[in-house]
Amino acid sequence: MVSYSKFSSSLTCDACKILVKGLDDLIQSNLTEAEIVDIATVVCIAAKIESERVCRYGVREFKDEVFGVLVGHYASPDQICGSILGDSCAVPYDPNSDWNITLLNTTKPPVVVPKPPKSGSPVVKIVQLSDIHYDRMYLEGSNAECGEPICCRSNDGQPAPGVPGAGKWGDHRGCDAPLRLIENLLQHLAKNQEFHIIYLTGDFPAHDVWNQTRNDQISVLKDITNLLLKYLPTVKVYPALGNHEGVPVNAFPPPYVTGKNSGEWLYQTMVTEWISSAKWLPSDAQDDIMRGGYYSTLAMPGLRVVSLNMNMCGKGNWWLYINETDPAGQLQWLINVLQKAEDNKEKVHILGHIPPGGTCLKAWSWNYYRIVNRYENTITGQFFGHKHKDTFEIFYDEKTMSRPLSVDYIAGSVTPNGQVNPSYRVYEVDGNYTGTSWLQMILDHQTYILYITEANLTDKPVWKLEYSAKMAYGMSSLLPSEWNNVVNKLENDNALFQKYYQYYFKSYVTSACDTKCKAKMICSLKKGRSHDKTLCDEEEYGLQYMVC
Ligand SMILES: *[C@@H]1O[C@H](CO)[C@@H](O)[C@H](O)[C@H]1NC(C)=O
Ligand SMILES: *[C@@H]1O[C@H](CO)[C@@H](O)[C@H](O)[C@H]1NC(C)=O
Ligand SMILES: *[C@@H]1O[C@H](CO)[C@@H](O)[C@H](O)[C@H]1NC(C)=O
Ligand SMILES: *[C@@H]1O[C@H](CO)[C@@H](O)[C@H](O)[C@H]1NC(C)=O
Ligand SMILES: *[C@@H]1O[C@H](CO)[C@@H](O)[C@H](O)[C@H]1NC(C)=O
Ligand SMILES: *[C@@H]1O[C@H](CO)[C@@H](O)[C@H](O)[C@H]1NC(C)=O
Ligand SMILES: CC(=O)N[C@H]1CO[C@H](CO)[C@@H](O)[C@@H]1O
Ligand SMILES: [Zn+2]
Ligand SMILES: [Zn+2]
Repeated sequence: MVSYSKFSSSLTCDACKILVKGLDDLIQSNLTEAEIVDIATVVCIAAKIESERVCRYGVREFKDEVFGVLVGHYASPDQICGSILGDSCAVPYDPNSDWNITLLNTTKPPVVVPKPPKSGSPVVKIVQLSDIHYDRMYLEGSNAECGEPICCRSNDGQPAPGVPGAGKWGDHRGCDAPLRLIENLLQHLAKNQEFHIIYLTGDFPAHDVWNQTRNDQISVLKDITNLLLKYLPTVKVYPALGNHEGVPVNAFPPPYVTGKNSGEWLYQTMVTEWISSAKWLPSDAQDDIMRGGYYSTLAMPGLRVVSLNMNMCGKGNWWLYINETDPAGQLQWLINVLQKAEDNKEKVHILGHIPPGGTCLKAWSWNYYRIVNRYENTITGQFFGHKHKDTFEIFYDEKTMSRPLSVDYIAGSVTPNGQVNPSYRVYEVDGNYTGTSWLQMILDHQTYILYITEANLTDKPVWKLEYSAKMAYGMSSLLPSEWNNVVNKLENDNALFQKYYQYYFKSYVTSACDTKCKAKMICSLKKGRSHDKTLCDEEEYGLQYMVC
């Protein structure tokens, strides 16, 4: 859904149902594929859904997925639209989308609240880079207000008279990251930060989603890999797949889709680039990657990294509407990995792109929540991206929903697209020494940003510390209970809320947040799982900004 930007933000519930029903009818009719493509293109142009060229290219881009899914799907238009647009659109009970994962028959160990490490204990730093969205057609001075889902590109023409062209270092008017922004960031990291590990949480290509081939996606993935190898050759990078790595965007066919629509081309690229070429991942990660784009590996003694393919829960992945049950067996696999880690006394960091809360399909999200509940002692960090904003989600104990037991961090994007400044995140983690009491717990995190307007004005890009979590929010540690206290404080302490709101947009705030907006934002912080009304009943904040 994301990426259809203007389209999805104006897509009403009724229009969605009519659209899906209409497509369904067309496919059940005896028209040829070519005839249906023509009809869809004409409708797209006539209804001014997008510009003519975006319609022409876009319909072609999405046709294989739409045909493939509508021929095989079980879900009714109501169910599909309810999944995409939320419970207020439709929630008919659907036995096909309801499934429960089976936990292993092992006893959950007693909950241990970790104690902070002695001062002076060694600290490991981990950098998170998310949503780079490298635009290889970015052109300084080009049209930044082109009326399409992404602008500032070499084929967008000249800016209107009196309107500034695309900025040299990036642009807030709906544009992705130019190469010089990415290179500047990597040079800055090489020179100014001491760290050994990067969590790279997906979304490498630009948002020109109407015009992307498999070869385009493969070559952007290679470009990003090579840039990291060039500027940070000694750093280990652990990548996760974003929704933009697919063709078309969001489309990640589970293993039951074979033949020309199979997802194998992408998994093969991951193996070639990240195992064979970059050597970031060990060769035993290959089988899991080929099955579904996920893997697990030991990053340091005692610290296991698990990289999930969150597109297997993404609402925009239409292939899931053929069969939502644990796509690619990923969650059952996750349980086995976590059990082994628990047995071996390892701690686990989980990485992924789409956060498990808001935009994940309900059953997957609730099953994941149950797994986090069971393995709360083992999972010491969760790292996601996709929203381009800086936020987090808290997990509570399933029984009472009152004891916070885990937090997932949603770091901001490198691209300024989505009304934000570019950012990266540094986590300070306890560990990599024997006898640590607080192994691999996150001690604090820092967010660094680049003020795009200032960089363009001075032509001197400077990455600045925006804030440090403990200090900004007055926390004594980054334990889940402390984050829960922060959320409670946000409700009554307006100054603190304004601070959170500023960081959410990475200090590029263009609108105020009224009472309703505030309630939505705070509610989403309490939702580690989607469609959950236990603690609060607000639709997710930010649906209007869905350009992830
Ligand atoms: C499709 O073609 C078949 C056989 O030619 C015909 O029986 C059927 O009515 C047609 N369906 C539609 C929707 O036109
Ligand atoms: C899954 O578990 C929930 C809660 O225990 C239960 O209500 C639901 O019926 C189960 N669904 C299936 C398909 O077994
Ligand atoms: C689970 O384990 C317990 C104790 O080890 C055993 O008594 C029980 O039969 C097992 N249940 C299943 C379903 O395997
Ligand atoms: C599609 O992408 C190619 C480059 O990959 C570019 O040359 C062309 O202008 C693009 N067309 C549209 C309509 O965006
Ligand atoms: C859906 O996938 C699950 C898990 O792979 C499988 O057990 C089930 O039979 C499938 N359902 C259908 C209707 O194909
Ligand atoms: C962790 O410690 C081991 C053993 O001292 C060392 O070889 C390794 O480089 C360290 N890893 C990181 C990421 O600091
Ligand atoms: C998009 C943007 O901010 N562009 C500005 C970048 O800075 C130069 C130099 O001041 C301006 O000319 C651009 O308008
Ligand atoms: Zn994304
Ligand atoms: Zn993104």
